[in-house]
Amino acid sequence: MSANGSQSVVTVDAEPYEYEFDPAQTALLIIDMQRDFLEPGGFGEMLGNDVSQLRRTIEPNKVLLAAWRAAGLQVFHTREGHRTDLACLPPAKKIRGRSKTTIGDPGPMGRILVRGEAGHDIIAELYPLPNESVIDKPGKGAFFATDLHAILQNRGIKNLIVTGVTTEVCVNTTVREANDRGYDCLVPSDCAGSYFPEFHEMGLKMIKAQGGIFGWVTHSSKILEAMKAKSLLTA
Ligand code: TIU
Repeated sequence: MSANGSQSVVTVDAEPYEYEFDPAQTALLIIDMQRDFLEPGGFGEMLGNDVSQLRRTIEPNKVLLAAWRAAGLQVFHTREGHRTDLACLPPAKKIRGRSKTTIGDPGPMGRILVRGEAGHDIIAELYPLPNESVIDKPGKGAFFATDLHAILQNRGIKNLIVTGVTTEVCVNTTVREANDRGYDCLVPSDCAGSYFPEFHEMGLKMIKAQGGIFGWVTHSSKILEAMKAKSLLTA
């Protein structure tokens, strides 16, 4: 029996203290594991970023996603990008960075961060199944200008395991947005990544500081361990 009195509750060893979730009310939310951010030759690398810092998250995400699917739990994926007519692209976002090549321009894998283009799609290793909702978001946070909150409410979701890239940008923004909407968020550190290791570290510290001001942080092995302890996973 857990602290909240339910037998179905899973308890994960986490920081700043244990994280409890009811699997039926908990979704895995994978943020922006898109080709343009992760693949060599993509937009991220074109901007001079070290994609290996993000690619180390692929394997742990694969394992966690497989476990989540095997347990029959809900999965959501997000993609950062814009309509083909760029109507949802704020002019400020278009020109930010003073780069020669910006969002909407032809890039190494199609038009950069435009929906339907190859680079905008999710990497093959974590490709969504037909029953898994994909949320197309124009901003950094997954709740801004999307139907994510409504979908999560319709599905009875109260807890989110948030993974993906990048830790300090889209993962952090989404966790903050989710927290303000009443969701308890847990971030497995090995399943999130940043082009900048120091931002990854600080991004996680910001989430779990002050008694878990935005949420909890753990390692994916702790989530798997806790699921096995509740017989949600057999292997
Ligand atoms: N998904 C996400 O984090 N979008 C970004 O633009 N991240 C950067 O770190 N640039």
